[in-house]
Amino acid sequence: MKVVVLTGAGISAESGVATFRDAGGLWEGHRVEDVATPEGFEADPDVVHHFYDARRRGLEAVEPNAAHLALAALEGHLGDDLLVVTQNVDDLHERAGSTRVLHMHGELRSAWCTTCDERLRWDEALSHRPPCPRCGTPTLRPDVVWFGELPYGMERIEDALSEADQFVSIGTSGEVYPAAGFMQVAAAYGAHTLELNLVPSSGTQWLTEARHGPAGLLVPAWVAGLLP
Ligand code: BV8
Repeated sequence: MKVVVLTGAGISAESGVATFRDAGGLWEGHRVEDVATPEGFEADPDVVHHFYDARRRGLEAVEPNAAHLALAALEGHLGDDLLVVTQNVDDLHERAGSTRVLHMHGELRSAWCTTCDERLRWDEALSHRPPCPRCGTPTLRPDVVWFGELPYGMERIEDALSEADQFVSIGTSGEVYPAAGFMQVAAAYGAHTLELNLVPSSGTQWLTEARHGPAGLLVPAWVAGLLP
């Protein structure tokens, strides 16, 4: 059975990572266009670097929760038949033990040099403009996908959606494209589509089934129901 799981900020909420649109969410403190667009970075790189430096530092204070751990256990059973596509830039899936994870919106723990195009593991701040270890130019930016930029791995995602028997979206509001369109694509290919979310998302018309509640309860129960 081939399974594609799409995760959003809601799967990391119980770990203490702020979501975007919920009360006290990330976007509450900042205008999206100021901190998550190439234009915003061009206009004021300091504001953007501090926004991402704070989130990168915040990773030290959080741990994977039962939902992340359940998906890692599922990978143990399904192996290559499971792909976790995440909109999240945190590293909680990997810290839970998942290896088949595709960060379609990038990662906080990666920096991208806009001079030599090198992408490299990065755990420190960027606001002091450290030189790129490869070309020495101080042009490192957060390796995240901003609005108006092309998400990563779109071909691999489209291939996986076309072969999926099951598509499951976990902890996402379904507001941001192209991720918000994946459920419809999977449904069009005949997949069973399931939503595990605190509240109904905006893509419900393409759903076969929906279960609402905290991911930390819903995901382990769903995985337990799948395994022999
Ligand atoms: C692009 C990285 C061209 C940075 C992010 C079509 C129609 C309309 C607009 C567009 C369109 N196509 C493109 C656009 C424009 C735009 C877009 O979608 N705009 C929206 C706002 C209308 N999209 C883009 O610009 C994308 N690029 O289109 O390029 C292209 C594309 C394809 C092919 C060719 C060309 C790039 C978008 C990526 C932007 N970068 N993140 C960073 O993280 O700082 S987006 C960011 O916001 C996240 O990654 C995520 O994607 C999104 C937040 O959504 P969620 O993760 O769902 O979080 P949210 O808070 O909204 O919801 C949380 C949910 O969890 C809630 O439902 C809540 O109830 C639930 N929940 C809470 N607690 C729990 C829980 N559930 C369970 N348990 C709990 N405990």
